[in-house]
Amino acid sequence: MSHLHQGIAAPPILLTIAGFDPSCGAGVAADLKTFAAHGCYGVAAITSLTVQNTQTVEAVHNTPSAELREQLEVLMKDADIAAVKVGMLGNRGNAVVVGEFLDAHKFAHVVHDPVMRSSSDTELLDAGGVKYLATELLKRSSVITPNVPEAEILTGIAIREVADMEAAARKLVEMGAKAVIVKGGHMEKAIDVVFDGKEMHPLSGDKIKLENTHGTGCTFAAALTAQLAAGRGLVEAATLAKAYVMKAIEKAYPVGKGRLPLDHFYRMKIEPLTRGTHEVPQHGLHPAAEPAAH
Ligand code: PXL
Repeated sequence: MSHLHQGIAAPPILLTIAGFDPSCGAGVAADLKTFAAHGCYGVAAITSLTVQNTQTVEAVHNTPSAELREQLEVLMKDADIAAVKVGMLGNRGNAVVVGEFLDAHKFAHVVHDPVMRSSSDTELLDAGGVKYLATELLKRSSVITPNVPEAEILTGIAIREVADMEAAARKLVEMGAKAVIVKGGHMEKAIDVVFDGKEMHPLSGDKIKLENTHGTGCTFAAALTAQLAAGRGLVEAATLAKAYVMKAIEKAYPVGKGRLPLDHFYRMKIEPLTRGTHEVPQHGLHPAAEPAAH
């Protein structure tokens, strides 16, 4: 913090390293909305520019690795990052840049959502990237949050039931992860398994509208990052992150013709004005923009 700003209590600054989805349901846009909904300030480095709407991913243009490195370095010269969320990486080159970045700076929390394919099945990480993730990047995160297909690819374990999710979580810790959350959204019941390296904690949830939504994985990992940065332990942070995601899914509404982005700001709605717009002052805050007294 510079001397100019001493004394101003600032909320945690969280960094997301992920792809951009122009329909803003997934990727950095979902992360930044989630961070803001948790009272945190988000900064972002973009690994890939995807061309997509709510219906389809038309193209993926990965950021050149040197440019990704520049984005990360310029942020580090400037801000104190409380926690990092890693999402879509695109290819091995960008995965390596992130690995080197995590080695160069010791962050208190690194939440890694190992994105491999979009819900519409477009490849979002190449084969070399998957290999680097499994052998190197995994070890550099505080917690990795694969869904069932990603956990299967990383471990080679076929997952049909909760016991298989637990076996995959154990294997990922053997492979070097500090903690694992296997997300069961693709299963019959939306049970997630939280493994802190010692104990297994099931997180149950109702399966609601899940097959039609977009960006749930990004949102969960981003909410988890915010909760960890707020000082909560893994299980409590995961429980709260899941509750936030479930609520944001419940409140989802159609934006385009395809999948439903979540409503990240379900807590904030435009309310009737408590005072008239004629009271606009010549300077300072519009009285109508002040929070209503309760
Ligand atoms: O939900 C996975 C995901 C992550 N990041 C970006 C995406 C997607 C899915 O489409 O576009 C940028």
